[in-house]
Amino acid sequence: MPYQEATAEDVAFFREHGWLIVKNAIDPDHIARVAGLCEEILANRETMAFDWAWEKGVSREERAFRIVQSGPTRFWPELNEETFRHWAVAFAGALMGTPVEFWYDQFLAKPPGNDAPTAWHQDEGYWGRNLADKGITCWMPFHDVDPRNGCMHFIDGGHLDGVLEHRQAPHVQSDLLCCEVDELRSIACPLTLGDVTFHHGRTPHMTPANVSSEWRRALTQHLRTVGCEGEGDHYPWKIYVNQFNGKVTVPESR
Ligand SMILES: O=C(O)CCC(=O)C(=O)O
Repeated sequence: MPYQEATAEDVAFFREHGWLIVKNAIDPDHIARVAGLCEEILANRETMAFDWAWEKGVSREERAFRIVQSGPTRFWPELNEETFRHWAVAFAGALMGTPVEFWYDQFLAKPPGNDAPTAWHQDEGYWGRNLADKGITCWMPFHDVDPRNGCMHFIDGGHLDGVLEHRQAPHVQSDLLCCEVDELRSIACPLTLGDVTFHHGRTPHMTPANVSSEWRRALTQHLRTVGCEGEGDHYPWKIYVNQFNGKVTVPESR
């Protein structure tokens, strides 16, 4: 049955490991609805999305969209009323042990035969320091996923290791960040349609390149503790690359 409440075992596992797989979490018909909307983003990616792995040396007009990145709820605010949104907020609050609220989402899609992993990173590496221990992410693929088409991988217990030093991912001119991890602690999380993962904002994670013959499509919902005001100062590696106007900004407070 989709939309189950978090059990005491779920909470204990998440606290110890920093991540969790929830099987059969979401009604596939509800996933189909948001997936349908995201097709419009794919069809109009030049105006509705960034390329999160925009290669160095390639002009903005010629970006290959190796990782299509967009915020569907900014285009369709009615997604806030979807059952999967309310469920993710409630479930994540139980895992964090405090009420959380929806912050922003990302549609992340990788074309078939793709050569762009989403490099190892912690979400906290992107976020301001106010988010310390206050963020959690729900990752919801639109189809079955495994290591060949870009399923989620986590560093087990990595949320307990502090914020790691990040840097700009090599060969990209987007804001894609990366950090070094102990890959021996990596856990691959293959999922079937309807399953999701949750991870703590400090859990290092990555998804491999999509070497399958179909697009890899997923929605990531980022949630934060209620009352968490603004992002605060950023870490020294943070930059913003606005691909709609080509502007690169270094935050004043980092
Ligand atoms: O889907 C991906 O490629 C990466 C997702 C991710 O980094 C996240 O959900 O925090």
